[in-house]
Amino acid sequence: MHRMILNERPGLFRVLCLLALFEVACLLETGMLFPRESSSREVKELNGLWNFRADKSPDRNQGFDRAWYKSRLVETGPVIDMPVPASYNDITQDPTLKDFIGWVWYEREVVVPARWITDEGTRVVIRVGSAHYYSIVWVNGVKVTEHNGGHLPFEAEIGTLIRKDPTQPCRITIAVNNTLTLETLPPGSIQHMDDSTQYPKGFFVQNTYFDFFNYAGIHRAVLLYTTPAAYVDDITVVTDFLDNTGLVNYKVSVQGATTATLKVTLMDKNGQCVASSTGPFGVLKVVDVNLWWPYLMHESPGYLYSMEVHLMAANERSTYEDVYTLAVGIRTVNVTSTQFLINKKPFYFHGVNKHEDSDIRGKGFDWSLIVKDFNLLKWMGANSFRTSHYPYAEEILQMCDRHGIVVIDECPGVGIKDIRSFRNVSLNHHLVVMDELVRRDKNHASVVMWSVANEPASEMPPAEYYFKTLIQHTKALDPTRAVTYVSNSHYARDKGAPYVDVICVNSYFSWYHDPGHLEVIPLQLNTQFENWYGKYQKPIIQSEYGADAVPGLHSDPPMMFTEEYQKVVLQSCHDVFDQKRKQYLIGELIWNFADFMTAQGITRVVGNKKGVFTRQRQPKVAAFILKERYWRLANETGRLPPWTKYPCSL
Ligand code: BDP
Repeated sequence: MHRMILNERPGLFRVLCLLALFEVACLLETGMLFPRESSSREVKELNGLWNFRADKSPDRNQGFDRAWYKSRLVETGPVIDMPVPASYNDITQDPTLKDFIGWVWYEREVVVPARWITDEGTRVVIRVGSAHYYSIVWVNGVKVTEHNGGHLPFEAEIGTLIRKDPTQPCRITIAVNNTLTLETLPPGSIQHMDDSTQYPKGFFVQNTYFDFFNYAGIHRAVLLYTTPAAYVDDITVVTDFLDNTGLVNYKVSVQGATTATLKVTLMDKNGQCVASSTGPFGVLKVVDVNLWWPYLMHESPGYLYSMEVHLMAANERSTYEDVYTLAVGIRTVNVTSTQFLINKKPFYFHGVNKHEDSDIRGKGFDWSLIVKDFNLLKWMGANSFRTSHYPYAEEILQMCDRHGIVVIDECPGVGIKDIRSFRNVSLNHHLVVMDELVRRDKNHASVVMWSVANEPASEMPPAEYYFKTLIQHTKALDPTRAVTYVSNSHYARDKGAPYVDVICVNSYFSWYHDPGHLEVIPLQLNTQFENWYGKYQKPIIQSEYGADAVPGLHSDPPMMFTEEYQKVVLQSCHDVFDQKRKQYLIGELIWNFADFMTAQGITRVVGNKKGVFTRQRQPKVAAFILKERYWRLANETGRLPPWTKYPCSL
């Protein structure tokens, strides 16, 4: 039985229906295309050193009381150098900055190319890839935008503002606050300790309900980019295929024009035009299509066409030309009661959970780290990962598109444990975050499933309405992908499971339960799978499993925290996975790809050590176990590229 409907209808009709649905549900008014250079668009990255000042006043409000955004930051008090992008927490030796809670201020002066200012037909946009958690942006002392939430981009048009006084340098001030509340995603709370016999005056802590360090600051690129005054604001593509013909259904939205003509051209890898169309929506038919396939499932995975959208437009003032190019992978996703299908073929997720996390940078974007991680993923034969527990940088998804790494795209709904976080104000924010996530990532071929949350208290009574609403909203936003959330609740009391397409379960047998008893794993894991499948008859992904291993710690017989123990946990789970993947298990994702930083606590020795790689990306014994297994699975289930040999060393 196919759960995701419309699968049996003829392709063209199907994609038209799906695209129509996409449009109805989203509440956001504008698009959020990745800023790309083209013959009509320029991009100026503002990465590098910014001035920085943490507001350490008791109420953290001095910056607003004294309007730090109105003058140069250095005139308000002492500033330090701060790299962007990076978390600020691990950059200095100052312990109060590492664990700082409240507003920090970034500032930088930018030289704007004169032509951007003189040419009134140019839009100048400031875009922040992500800043954690709440941000306010000023340009020359004037507020231009604010954004609620880390992990997702936001932008504002500033051309009009900087044209007011072209002699002034363009001074950008960004204030960022990492305070989490019961209504933020992820949620958190501030606790003040008022007992003066135990705590110094004004002492407070931030409680979080998730297991990673709440790194903060400007985590992704800040940039200025231009478009013409009439421009391509958004593009949505939905793909399908019938026999050998690929179908790319597109919709383009245009802003700033009273009249517009569009030409859409699809090019193959060699730059040859394979289809074209005119108008704001339509279907491109690709004869002898090269489908987008996952890594290790096909000899040339990650095939991408390039879709050039060419706009000629006019408004009262002038005529404009805009060009935007989008990478398009043609593929389908379907879910049955026992299988996950990509291009109508069963796909088995053998992959990892990751974090955006590394030494010094924290959650700051870093190309060297990203390329290294992709090399490690491919080395170990991983074909997929989940963006635990928040949306990753767009550049990472672009790499996934190109390399054929399949993605479960998770929103920052992690740690929804307090019953007060199920109220409408939280739900409404969660819906907006899903809108922002789908708007940003809807055109990535690598993204096959949305995850709306990780390990919420999904057995609590309000969870039923909350997750039903959230999942249905996400399905309406995007009917072309699967929707899930990741559960660790009791199978029979899980309120959201009836609404998901795929059951994702996390479990840590012989670790958090029956610690040290490796012998319980086969029985308990088997019972887990039978229970969930028996009740819901949906395919299952083991979305987390694993054990901490301090690198270099050994013992035989295996003891907890040694590399041997981690290895045996994995192997014992794999035996059960091998039985269940013949039935309804459609994937296994190790927790975690690499060790990562957490808040300090008695169960964490300088962070979570469940990585199969260290935080510095060196393999533990477990990495070799997974490498053996994943290449074996690829040999069994996929088609290895001719240039690889098992066990390959890429
Ligand atoms: C799971 C969480 C994950 C944790 C992991 C662990 O989803 O964020 O890091 O447990 O405890 O429950 O290692």
